[in-house]
Amino acid sequence: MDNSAGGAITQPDTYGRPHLAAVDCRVHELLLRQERQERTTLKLIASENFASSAVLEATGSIFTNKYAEGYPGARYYAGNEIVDELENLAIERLKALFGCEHANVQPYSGSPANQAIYRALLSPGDKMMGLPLPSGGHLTHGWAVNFSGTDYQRIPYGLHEKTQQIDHDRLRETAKRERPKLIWVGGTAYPRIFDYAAMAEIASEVNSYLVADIAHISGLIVAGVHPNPVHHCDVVSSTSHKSIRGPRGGFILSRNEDRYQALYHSKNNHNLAKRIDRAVFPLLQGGPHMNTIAALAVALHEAANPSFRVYGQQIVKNAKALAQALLERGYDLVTGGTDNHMLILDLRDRPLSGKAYAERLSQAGIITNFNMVPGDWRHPALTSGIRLGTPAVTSVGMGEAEMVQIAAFIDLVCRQPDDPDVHACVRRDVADFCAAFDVPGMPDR
Ligand code: DSN
Repeated sequence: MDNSAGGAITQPDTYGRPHLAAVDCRVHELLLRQERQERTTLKLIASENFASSAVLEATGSIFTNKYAEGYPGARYYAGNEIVDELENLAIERLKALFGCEHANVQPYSGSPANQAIYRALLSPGDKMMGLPLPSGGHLTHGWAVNFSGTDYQRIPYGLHEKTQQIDHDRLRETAKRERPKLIWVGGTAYPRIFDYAAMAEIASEVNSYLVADIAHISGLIVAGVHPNPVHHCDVVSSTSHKSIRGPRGGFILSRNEDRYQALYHSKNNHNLAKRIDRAVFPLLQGGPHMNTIAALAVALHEAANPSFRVYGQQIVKNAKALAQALLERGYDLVTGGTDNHMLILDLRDRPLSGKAYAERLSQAGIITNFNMVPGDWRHPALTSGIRLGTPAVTSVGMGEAEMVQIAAFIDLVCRQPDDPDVHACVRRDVADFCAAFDVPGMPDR
């Protein structure tokens, strides 16, 4: 038995430990294959990133073992003095970074966070407005096959036909006609800045809660390269594993008081912050994942470092450089470019679907995801778009010059989608290209 003070739990990297190889060679082997894949390919999925070694270490730590149902100071299990401190630390760091009144760090991920917000603000059957998936929204913003579409009355709002950006005038008209109780602002495939002030004005005119989903852009907000919604919105939700580079998880930020308490909730009902907390636990979730909360606290500490601002700025510079290089090669981009970390190739007039191009790119070591685009005529399982994001390639240290090279790789594959020799050749070149960069969270070679 290892009684040393350090022991396994303080190993600097929590995956690839000798223990795993000895205990479960199958999983260890899969881990090594995943490591090799990630070292030798370009991770361009806009929602993925590379968490730091410290974040991975906290994720894989003994905090995994602790049950802590409840909230700090009010748990249903004993022995929580330390995890109380931990959860409060994560909460205080979030409040300081975003300047919000209340934070809940327990949601297991973005969709559960959004579900809790619905339960805290609405009753089943209430009207809500959101950006539909093909326009860049998220499943939980009222898509038909999601709980948000089945349990609530969904009123989609759209994009301006020419600019492909949110049409605030039409949104206002629809909101005035429909009087939704909640309006979402945010999405997963929207490459422009969200105008929270304009959305807040509309929401106030119709007595609607305004909820921002910042899952993709929370890191950009912390870095100061996207506006912060907390002063315009009643509630804000996020995942913690995208541009903010934390563990897989979610969090909710809110005001303490509910400005519509008298209108929509009995006066005996709790205030907004309390209703959010109660919706997360005990309504929807059980014990919080304390290892994830520990890793979130670490990621927030890292994000508070001035170097994170430089990182966020570089993400946007890289996205703009990649967009420009692709435009110069004749590709169409949704909205014509990007202001954030992502761009969406519009392939509606190309011979193959987004899915087919994504498969070809993957064979060439370029990892993307296919995505619907505004006006998409292909089936959602095929789509006419490819979404590209720069958070992960920026985390490995790539800059604008590398984005120009990545555009050249993408172009080579898309020009010859049916030539496996070209894909194999690009695959080798991509591996050589990636070899010059160290991947955070992975052991030194
Ligand atoms: N799956 C996430 C994304 O890729 O954007 C959204 O939930």
